[in-house]
Parts: sequence; structure tokens; C-alpha cells
Amino acid sequence: MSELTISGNLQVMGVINVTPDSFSDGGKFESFENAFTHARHLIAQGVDILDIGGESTRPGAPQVDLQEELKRSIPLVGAIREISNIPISIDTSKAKVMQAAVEAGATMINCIWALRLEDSLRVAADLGVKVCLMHMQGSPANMQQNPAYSDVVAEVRDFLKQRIDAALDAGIAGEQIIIDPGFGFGKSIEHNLLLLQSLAEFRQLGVPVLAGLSRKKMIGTILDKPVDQRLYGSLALAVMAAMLGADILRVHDVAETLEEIAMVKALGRAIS
Ligand code: 9MG
Repeated sequence: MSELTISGNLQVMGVINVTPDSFSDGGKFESFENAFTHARHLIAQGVDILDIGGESTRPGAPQVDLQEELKRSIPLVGAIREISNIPISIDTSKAKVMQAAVEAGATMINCIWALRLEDSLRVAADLGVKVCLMHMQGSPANMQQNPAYSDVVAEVRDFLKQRIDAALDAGIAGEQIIIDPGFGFGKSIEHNLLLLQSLAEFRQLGVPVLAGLSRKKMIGTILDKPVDQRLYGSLALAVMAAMLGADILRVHDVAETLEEIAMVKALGRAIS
């Protein structure tokens, strides 16, 4: 097990899926009204960043066309920006959605394809906002069919290093880059656990690390729980990720995670 590496600036990112088919909340926030109410609720709870997504990224999820994704996510970004200065991340891999979201007030792009799809790297560089570059083996359609690595930690680290270099070459400033090992994106439970244990290694790449473990299938498999009963498993993993070096935790249960994180931060102050 690695040493404790608690980030001095640990942040909680709250997930808002404006989709009918999200794995984690089954379409609860599909309507604009529900999603907007949820956003206000998370802001009141003290969330640091909101992550708005209009296309599900769960394994096997169907692709959403551009117009539909714009319709789902952009009005929500704009409405949140009218009531708050909260940092807003747009969870998308489409360049046109990135552009429209930033024009509506988003301050970050969360791209599960690490800006590898058409035009996205150039557009993200032109927009000048923060970018989260995530590792994924395969695509959402096939990623969980038979994920295989000879050394998962080295392969994910090398991929993230290459994507950091590509982002820098495209003109994205180092301070704007965040990386993410992509838990559950083309990974078995064992791969996920090895990556979690090695989180501190990713920090050596010199940019903040985001970890998204909340309600994921590995928790369901380990605890034999359906998605609506994974709170305690999610909190346990959030605390571990925070103690192993994550800078941003992407979560569904914001208030509960913030309480856990307050304890981790107190420990960080005590040992620093
Ligand atoms: C969109 N999305 C779903 N899970 C995620 C994760 O683990 N990381 C990031 N960056 N995005 C995610």
C-alpha cells in the first residue's frame, strides 16, 4: 500500500446526468426542472464543481446525436450559470457540445475519450478552459467485454502521459490539465483496485488527479448490492482515493462525501 498523500486542495465534483439511461440514477434528472433542482440542491450542500452530462457513458449505452445532447445539457449549464459562479464541467466528447457549453458558462471539459475524437483537442485548446483527460480501453460499447493489460498501472500512466503531451502540444496550459485513470472504463475489478492503490503514481505526472468511483459496478460486485444501495461502498472508496492522492472526487452523494472528506482533510492537516 502506498503512503498517505492527501491533497491540500481536495474537491468534490457532483454528477448531474441529464439522460434517460444513466446507470447510477436511472433517468431521475432527465427533465430540465429535476436536473436544475438537483443542481441547486448540490450547490446548497457545498459542492465544489458540477459535472453535467447529456450522454450516458455506461457500458453498452447507445450514442446520442449532437442535437439531442445539446438540448439536454446546454440549457442546464446556462441556467446554473445565471444563479451561481460555481465551476461547471461539461461531460462530453463532442467538440460542438464543448463549444456551446463553454459559451453558456462551463469552465471545464470532462472528456472520457481524453480529447481523442474529431476536432475536440483543437476546440478545447481554443476554448482555454480546464480539461479532464480520462483513460478508457475500447469504447463504451465494448469496453467491459474482456479488458486486458499486461501491466495496467504502467499502461494507464503511459497513456495519460501521452495525452498530457498532446494537450500541451495543442496549446492547453499545464495548469488547465487534470487526469483520470477511468475506473470502470475497460477495467476488471482487479484492474480498478490496482489503479486505486497506485493513485499516488499518477500524481507524479504533475497535474491533479480525478477519481470517479461513486456507485460503480465494482462496488456492486464486491458488496452484492444494486446501484441504489452503494452509498457506503462509494464513501469507503472516496475516502481511500482521497488518502491515496486524488485531488477531485466525482460523486453522486455530495453531502455524505463532503462529511467524509472533512475528516480526511483534518487528518491531512494533522500529518502535514
Ligand atoms: C462521465 N464519467 C463517468 N464516470 C467517470 C469517471 O470515472 N471519470 C470521469 N472523468 N468521467 C466519468
